Amino acid sequence: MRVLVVTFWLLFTASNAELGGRDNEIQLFPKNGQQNVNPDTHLVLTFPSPPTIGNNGTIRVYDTSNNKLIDMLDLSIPSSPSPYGNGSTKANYSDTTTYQTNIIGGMDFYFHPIIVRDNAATVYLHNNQLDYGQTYSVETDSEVFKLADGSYSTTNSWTFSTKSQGPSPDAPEVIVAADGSADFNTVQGAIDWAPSNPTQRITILVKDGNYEELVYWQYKTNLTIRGESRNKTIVGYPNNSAFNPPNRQGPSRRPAFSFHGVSDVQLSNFTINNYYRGQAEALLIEGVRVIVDHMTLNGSGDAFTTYGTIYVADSKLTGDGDTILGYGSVYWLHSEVVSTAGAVSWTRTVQGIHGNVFVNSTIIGDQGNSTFARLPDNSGGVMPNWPYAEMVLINTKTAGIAPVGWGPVQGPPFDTSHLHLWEYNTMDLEGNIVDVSERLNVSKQLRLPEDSVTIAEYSDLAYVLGGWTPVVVSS
Ligand SMILES: *[C@@H]1O[C@H](CO)[C@@H](O)[C@H](O)[C@H]1NC(C)=O
Ligand SMILES: *[C@@H]1O[C@H](CO)[C@@H](O)[C@H](O)[C@H]1NC(C)=O
Ligand SMILES: *[C@@H]1O[C@H](CO)[C@@H](O)[C@H](O)[C@H]1NC(C)=O
Ligand SMILES: *[C@@H]1O[C@H](CO)[C@@H](O)[C@H](O)[C@H]1NC(C)=O
Ligand SMILES: *[C@@H]1O[C@H](CO)[C@@H](O)[C@H](O)[C@H]1NC(C)=O
Ligand SMILES: *[C@@H]1O[C@H](CO)[C@@H](O)[C@H](O)[C@H]1NC(C)=O
Ligand SMILES: *[C@@H]1O[C@H](CO)[C@@H](O)[C@H](O)[C@H]1NC(C)=O
Ligand SMILES: *[C@@H]1O[C@H](CO)[C@@H](O)[C@H](O)[C@H]1NC(C)=O
Ligand SMILES: *[C@@H]1O[C@H](CO)[C@@H](O)[C@H](O)[C@H]1NC(C)=O
Ligand SMILES: *[C@@H]1O[C@H](CO)[C@@H](O)[C@H](O)[C@H]1NC(C)=O
Ligand SMILES: CC(=O)N[C@H]1CO[C@H](CO)[C@@H](O)[C@@H]1O
Repeated sequence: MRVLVVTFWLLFTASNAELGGRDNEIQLFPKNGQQNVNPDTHLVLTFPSPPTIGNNGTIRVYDTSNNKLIDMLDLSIPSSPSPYGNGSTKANYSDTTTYQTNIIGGMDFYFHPIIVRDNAATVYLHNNQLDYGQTYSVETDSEVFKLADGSYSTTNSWTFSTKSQGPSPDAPEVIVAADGSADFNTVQGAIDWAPSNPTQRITILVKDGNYEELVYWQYKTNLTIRGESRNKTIVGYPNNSAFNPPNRQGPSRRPAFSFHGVSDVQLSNFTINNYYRGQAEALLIEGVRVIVDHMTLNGSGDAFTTYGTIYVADSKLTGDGDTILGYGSVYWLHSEVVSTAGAVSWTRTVQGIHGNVFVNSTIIGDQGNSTFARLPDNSGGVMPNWPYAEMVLINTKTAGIAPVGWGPVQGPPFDTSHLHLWEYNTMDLEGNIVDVSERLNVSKQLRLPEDSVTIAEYSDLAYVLGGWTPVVVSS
């Protein structure tokens, strides 16, 4: 394939005629012959009409210097046991031939090899297969993309070359831009680059754009991921517990965006979406000293799952049914949670830690029938419940919450005496005190002056967060 670009175009046109295809109307990203491409690029084909993806044929990427096959996507393999996230929940991630698997941040996931949105088909090569300083050619079989008029399309003459090298390993800041104009095209590409133990804080600045990708990483510290603007920097993925089912080995794979074993991480000023419903976190955090600042999170069941110590400021979370699955010590300030169905949280803090504390925040439930937290028996009495579960609301504005406020909470013999389902000064959205006369008997209203110490403690970041006073890094 060592032919000049001009010749490729001739071949390209010839293949159109041969196949009766519409290739000349297809926009390619990266462009044919493009130089200085980042190796984490996706391949985007924009057609004159929405394409249908075949269940046969392959997409192949070759190194043009030796015609070596670098990556292949075989469309005869279904993406997952439940490609639409609505069926079987059996997984075997070490079997790489029955479903589409991809290693993301060191973990094996099922993934969508192609996602079609409107007229654009984004092809997701397996992560980290392309390298710097190479020229690649892309070939697609005619079964892969079919257009509305029944025509097929191939690209047998598409080449591009990657940058000679990536950012310096000690760069304090790198930039992600979906259009390929910066250091990385994908958020995951920049995270993979980020050193695990930098001596200074690393900032990943993500330009406005739509980043449809599954993001996962482990064991990084001192890292900020900052969007250019909160509503227009959008990272998301269609994922849930059917698409990426639970597995005996490894972590929960169902979130759109998740990380484990981290410390001193800050997420600022962007949106994270999970486009599937069901058990489908937008965000799962397992780490210490994690800041979520000016973020918008939109998921479904367990839309935000927390472990560790987390400060959530000036952010908004939308979900349905246990919108928060709360194992962590989390302090929410000036933030809003909207739960469009079911309980706002399943609070699972253990003895010795605090958490799920809301200060000057807003909680909105569905149609008058939501509760702040529930603690039902989850296992027919087999597994212990969470007798030290804590959710404390201070100056919370509310709407759509049932008069009972809390529950259901498991009854006797479950010992509810250590629960902290506490409220102080709960208001409606206009700031009027709400009627709490029908609140669940195991919950409690904090009052002044007798509870002033408790109210002050739970307003204190360090008290809630195990001694940590978070400082939001502002640039
Ligand atoms: C799949 O594609 C191969 C090669 O292009 C072809 O031989 C085969 O008949 C196709 N199978 C189906 C079921 O379309
Ligand atoms: C899942 O959704 C797909 C696409 O909408 C549909 O064809 C399929 O029948 C559904 N499967 C189940 C088990 O509901
Ligand atoms: C999972 O797949 C691997 C590789 O194909 C296989 O060796 C293993 O037996 C499978 N495990 C189960 C539980 O089916
Ligand atoms: C993180 O970076 C800051 C400033 O760049 C530095 O002072 C601090 O020591 C680093 N923290 C860790 C845990 O490496
Ligand atoms: C955050 O996003 C807003 C727009 O939503 C933008 O005006 C602002 O500059 C961003 N802030 C930072 C610190 O990046
Ligand atoms: C961001 O979107 C929300 C609602 O989706 C809207 O209320 C807000 O004004 C938007 N912010 C900006 C800076 O456009
Ligand atoms: C959240 O995501 C779902 C699914 O993509 C969408 O239907 C819904 O409108 C989104 N909600 C908000 C508040 O953005
Ligand atoms: C919460 O709001 C109250 C009333 O406006 C204010 O006195 C208090 O300082 C605020 N708390 C925090 C932690 O910002
Ligand atoms: C609230 O939801 C529960 C469970 O779906 C239902 O049993 C109950 O009747 C509902 N209550 C109101 C007031 O709508
Ligand atoms: C709360 O009420 C339930 C029945 O509604 C009862 O079983 C339980 O013992 C009560 N708990 C407390 C602490 O009063
Ligand atoms: C189990 C489940 O809720 N599956 C949903 C996954 O997401 C798809 C697409 O949004 C829905 O159709 C399924 O019902």
